[in-house]
Amino acid sequence: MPLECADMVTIIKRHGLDDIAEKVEAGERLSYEDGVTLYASRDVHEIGRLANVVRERLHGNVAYYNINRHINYSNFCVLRCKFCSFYRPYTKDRAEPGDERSMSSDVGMQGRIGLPLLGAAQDDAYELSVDQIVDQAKRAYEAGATEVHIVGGLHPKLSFSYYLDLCRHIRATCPNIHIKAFTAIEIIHFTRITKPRLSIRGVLEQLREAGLGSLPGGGAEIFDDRVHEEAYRAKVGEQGWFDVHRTAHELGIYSNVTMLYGHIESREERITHMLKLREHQDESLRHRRAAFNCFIPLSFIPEGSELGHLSGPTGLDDLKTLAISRLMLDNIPHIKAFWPMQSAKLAQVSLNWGVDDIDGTVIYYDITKREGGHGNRHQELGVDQIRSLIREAGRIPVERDTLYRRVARNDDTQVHGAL
Ligand code: V47
Repeated sequence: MPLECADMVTIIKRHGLDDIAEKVEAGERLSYEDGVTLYASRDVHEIGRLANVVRERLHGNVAYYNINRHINYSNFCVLRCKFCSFYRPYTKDRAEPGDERSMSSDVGMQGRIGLPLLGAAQDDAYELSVDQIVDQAKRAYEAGATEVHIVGGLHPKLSFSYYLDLCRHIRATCPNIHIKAFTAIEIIHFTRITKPRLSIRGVLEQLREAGLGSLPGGGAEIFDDRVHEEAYRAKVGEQGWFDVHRTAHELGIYSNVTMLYGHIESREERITHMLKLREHQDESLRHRRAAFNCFIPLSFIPEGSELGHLSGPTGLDDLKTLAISRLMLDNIPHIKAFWPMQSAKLAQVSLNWGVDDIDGTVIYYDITKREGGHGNRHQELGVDQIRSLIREAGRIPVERDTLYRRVARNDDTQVHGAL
């Protein structure tokens, strides 16, 4: 029977992936050229099929989620990263604790009771007190959360004791909750604000002593000098980021890693980023007590940032990036679609494109908001919604803790609906 023209095109396109398919099926490591070929291919179905071979080899039919709460302690930041719509510059004209002009009895914007700036220009700038953070953690804990994910801007005034206190008080109030907190960039900031200056190791040891459980993967962006120079010049670069995660792994602290894609980087630079991580992970698995648990490709959301004129990744780019990550990062166990960035709908589809984890309930998320800097920070999926998204994708939902141990719940501790 003669082939349709469309079939011919499909065969020709697939042919380009034959060598890669053979490697994937044989469990062989893919090269830089393979990564670039995958990005150049328009055969998103074959890329997804191959990513699923790896995903199912590692995790069978299971898809993980967790019950967590993200807490962003402050959006004041000394940096001005062009992709970021979250930061607010710190100005002197702001209410201090005890200042009668501060909104101590009021709930600030969108339900927060932080310390807002005086004046209208920055009325969404805030910082939370330790008590407010502990209160949020306690409410999440009582509602069944097993993790708090805490990050914020590089605040010019808060001292290191604030960060130690927030860990200590959460630990005392919610003994079993896992504290996943502070990106590598914040850890380096802490080495700079301590007097006398602490080393990265010293900061991590003190935080762990105070209750820190693991490090989130933020702040990695794209490990490339050109992109760094153009989009986040003042930020700690690749070497600092790896120094923090290397030291964490030496100390036995697990961590995650991200890639912020879809802004000014090229496809080749994404592949190089992944290969740098793969190399680091080889070393951690060989010589260190801990390693990366999970890779999270973060889909760039332009609204409200200095790069707001860009259109950000398309759905197909999101799917390909998640699948290619699974194929390139053969030594990182989990690939996560973070639904507040990729959207819950695409995260669901990605469960058949290499992804095995769709993060958690989240609840409030400030770093990115779909409608830009002034959008709604309430971004919550109920447990039942997460489980049915996973089931509809043909996968088996499994609740995990931060370190990917299965969470067993009896009827009393079952969480239904929203937190
Ligand atoms: O570090 C900032 C990125 C990160 C934008 O470890 C943006 O489990 C997209 O790291 N569009 C924070 N991304 C989020 C993060 C994360 C999220 C979920 C789980 C984990 C984990 C980590 O978000 C920042 C930065 O790289 N980011 N602005 C933006 N406009």
